[in-house]
Amino acid sequence: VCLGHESGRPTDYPVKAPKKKTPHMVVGAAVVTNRKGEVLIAQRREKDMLGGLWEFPGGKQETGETIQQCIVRELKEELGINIETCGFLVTVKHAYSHFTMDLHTYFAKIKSGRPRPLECQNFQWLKISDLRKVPYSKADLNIIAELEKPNGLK
Ligand code: 9L3
Ligand code: MG
Repeated sequence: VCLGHESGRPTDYPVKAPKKKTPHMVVGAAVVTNRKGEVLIAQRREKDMLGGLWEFPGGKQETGETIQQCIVRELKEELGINIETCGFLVTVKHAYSHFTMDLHTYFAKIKSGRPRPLECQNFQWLKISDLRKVPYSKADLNIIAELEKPNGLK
């Protein structure tokens, strides 16, 4: 015989891994344009996530700031330029392996300063038709696709 209690015993099915909530990140990026109709792209530092790839500069939104304030702050930190944001371009939703991201992208213009690679390893101005000549992080390819649409560059 096998003794034991029937009531109150644990369930017999194998446990599933607990559902982890994927972290979500809200990021702002700028398509800075100049008078020649070129746009500013920055190369991520080798040691950072997605190191060596090119992107539209920007970064994580911090508590207490709007996305446009976030973009202004990030471009000051990364490239030493004072910008003003103009029209909204696109929000790219992207899933990385360990988190999801909303990448809110605005057009912007330089108010003062010239770009310097302060928190990026390099930067360059490119015509929209030349943007695909360098490698990007995946999310940013969606921004390029928006810019390539007729009347994409405002
Ligand atoms: N990210 C992707 N494309 C962009 C920007 C500005 C950022 N154009 C991604 C890369 C990082 C995350 O967003 O995983 C946060 O950006 P950062 O704070 O490392 O610049
Ligand atoms: Mg950044």
